[in-house]
Amino acid sequence: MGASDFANLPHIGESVRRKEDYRFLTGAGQYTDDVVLANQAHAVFVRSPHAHAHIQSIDTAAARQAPGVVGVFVGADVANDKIGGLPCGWLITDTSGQPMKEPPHPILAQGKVRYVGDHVAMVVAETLEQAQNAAELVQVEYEVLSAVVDVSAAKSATTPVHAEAPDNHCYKWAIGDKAQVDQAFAKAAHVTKLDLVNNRLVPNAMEPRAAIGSYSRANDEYTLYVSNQNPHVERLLMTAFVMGLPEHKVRVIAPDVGGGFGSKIYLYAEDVCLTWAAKKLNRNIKWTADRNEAFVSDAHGRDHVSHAELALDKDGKFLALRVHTDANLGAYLSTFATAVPTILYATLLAGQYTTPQVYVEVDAWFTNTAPVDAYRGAGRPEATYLLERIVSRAAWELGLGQDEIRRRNFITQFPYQTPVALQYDIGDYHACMDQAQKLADVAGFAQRKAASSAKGLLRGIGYSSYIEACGIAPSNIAGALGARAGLFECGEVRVHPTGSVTVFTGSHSHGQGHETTFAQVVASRLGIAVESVDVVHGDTGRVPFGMGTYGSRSISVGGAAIMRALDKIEAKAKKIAAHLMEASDADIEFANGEFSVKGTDKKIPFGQVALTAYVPHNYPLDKLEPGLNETAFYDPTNFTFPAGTYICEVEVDPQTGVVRVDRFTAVDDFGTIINPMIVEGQVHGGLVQGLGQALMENCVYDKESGQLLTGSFMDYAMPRADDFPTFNIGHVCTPCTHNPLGTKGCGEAGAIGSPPALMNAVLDALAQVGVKELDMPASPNRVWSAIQAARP
Ligand code: MCN
Repeated sequence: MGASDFANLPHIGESVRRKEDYRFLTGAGQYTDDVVLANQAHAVFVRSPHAHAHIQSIDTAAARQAPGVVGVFVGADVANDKIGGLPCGWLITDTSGQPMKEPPHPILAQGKVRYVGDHVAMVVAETLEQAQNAAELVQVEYEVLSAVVDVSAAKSATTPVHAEAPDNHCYKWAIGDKAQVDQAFAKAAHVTKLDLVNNRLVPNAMEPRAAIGSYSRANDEYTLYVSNQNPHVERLLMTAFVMGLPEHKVRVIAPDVGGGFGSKIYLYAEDVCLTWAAKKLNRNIKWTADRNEAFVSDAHGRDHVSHAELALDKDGKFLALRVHTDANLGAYLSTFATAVPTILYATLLAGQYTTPQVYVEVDAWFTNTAPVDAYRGAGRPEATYLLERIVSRAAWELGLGQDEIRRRNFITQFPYQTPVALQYDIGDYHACMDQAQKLADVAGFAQRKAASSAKGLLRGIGYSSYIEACGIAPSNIAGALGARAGLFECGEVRVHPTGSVTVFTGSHSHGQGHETTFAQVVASRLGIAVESVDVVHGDTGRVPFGMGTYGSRSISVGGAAIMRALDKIEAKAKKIAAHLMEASDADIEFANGEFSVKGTDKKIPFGQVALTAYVPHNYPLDKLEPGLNETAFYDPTNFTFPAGTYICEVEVDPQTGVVRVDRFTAVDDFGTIINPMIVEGQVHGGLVQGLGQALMENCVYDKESGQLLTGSFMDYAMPRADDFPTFNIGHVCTPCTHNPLGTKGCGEAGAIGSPPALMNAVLDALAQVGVKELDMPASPNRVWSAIQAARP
């Protein structure tokens, strides 16, 4: 079935209420911490209080004797059992041709700790309180070393984070044709330059990470319950790379998961420790992070320092973009950390524009901070921020409107090959801009600005025209670029004898509503009720295989795998129907849940075919197997490219530096939309995350001690609903050309497009008082200080 036929099916484009919400809203969800196993003990991790130190000794004697303690484990135990370090899933090759530096990442520190929160020991006891009390008795002697927390300090550090990377440098990577870019700059009528910091963020899902390691002596099998976004990947990494176990002996269950935003894609040390110790102690062992623990030990996001230069001709047409970025990777390489500032970042720097030449160079550094990895958007927010900020700056320098400079450079012909590897299949950037300007009432801005001025407030307007790449693909090209995993998805459609359906998907839903939207896809294809379809995910014991959820891939890759399985179901069901109606296979048509014979009034419902498949009395057993159960794997041929224009309007109070977002308009192109209500919810969530980064969130480590200064919600400002106005949301639809649904991902767009729109608005407002530059977040203190500094 083609994407245009699909878009016209019933239930597609319908705001079906979320099936999963009944259990969430009635307290019937089953999160990892809700799982209580017999014989369950509790683990507590002893974490490093220092950013960088040699471990001189660990004395666990008192802890072992404390009430209720059943086991205490340290790095030496891990080494004795030959448990490997945590692997990195993406190999980046340095510009020298050498592989990136990949120092070991032990699950419990061996010899050295490298960030505040690094795992030093695990204490297991009968109760959580006993484990907490005993953990305080673990005596660790440290020789404290000097610490580096940012990239500039990393470059000149005397005590490297890892002996394997003596200069703290992990890799230098580049993309684009430097000579061509330099030539274009030599000819430019105007060059805009910008230095930018993309601030480090702490992901804060509602449910902190949690896991239970379980082992059965009866059949030598492990089960790991874990709050995770991709259980099959977790199992693959843990069995093949760390524990050396056969995969079929480990089951990973990620039950209800209360948000992830990227931070639960990774294989974390705690998960391995619990699984390993479950066998050693013959106990089921639970660990649930508290919020402070999450702050120091979850993988953080962003943390780039960049210099960008844009070359333009006299008409404001972009000739070339030149970028250098220093990326802070933290103390160890987290699972997909290395792909974020390279493949997922630099390849997006053409944006929506016809810039003929782009050259990007990235240096990645180790520091004494928590590992940094993908966080909602992963590389794409960093790219969009840089590009959309420099484009607005160029507009101001040339006296052009922020809209006009973008329109002069928009790509209008598709497919479009960018100079940074990606090929966009389709889009309509002018249509997004047109709709956004209308919804935002740009025409009324001057009047609103005058009204603000009359109140002593500075009003500004900011644009951002983002593009992103979702559903990383195809596997063979990603493999050539360093991916150490496949990037397909798997779906199984099990039609039951009575015609109801269970779908097993390798995607994982942790807030995105897959149980509803995937059911809509299946119900509309088979012509059955949405309620007749259940979706199973998050269990390696039930789902054949899966790569999980990240990069807004689930509907476009996971949904496409289900569509392929449905193609097989339909093909087989047509044969059964042909047999039942004594017609030829080629004459059978299927629509609205009924099989009919072309040119006749003969028809039978889907349910009758399903029943026949399982009660094959009148059945072509010589040609066809009974049953109606099909599995498909789908490896996309390209990314999907959602794009849009966001317009933000702010009011700044120059007396206090407080920024108020007065209006925010987001017009996105997600191709065909399955469920508009869910998509709108995804956009709202993304916008709040992006605006949070731009306005208030900031992860700060002390430069001397390496202590995390923003280690709780008292110091790390999370946005709240009343920080923002109602968002104006609009859609343009250019269906994706290469997946059977025509969909493009929507889960990250808001977080990608919104930070530059807000910062451009703030800078537009502050231009009235002479402020030219400001880094995120635009907190009152920063804004006020910038205003004071700009005073003549
Ligand atoms: N959808 C649709 N029509 C489209 C596109 C999507 O109806 N054209 C629906 C999908 O069917 C799905 C939802 O919208 O129900 C999101 O789909 P998609 O864009 O494919 O994204 P994923 O499901 O793969 O979700 C991942 C994405 C990412 S990468 C992050 S980070 C993120 C996000 O989703 N984390 C989230 N949204 C989140 N929302 C919640 N509540 N919690 C998180 O942790």
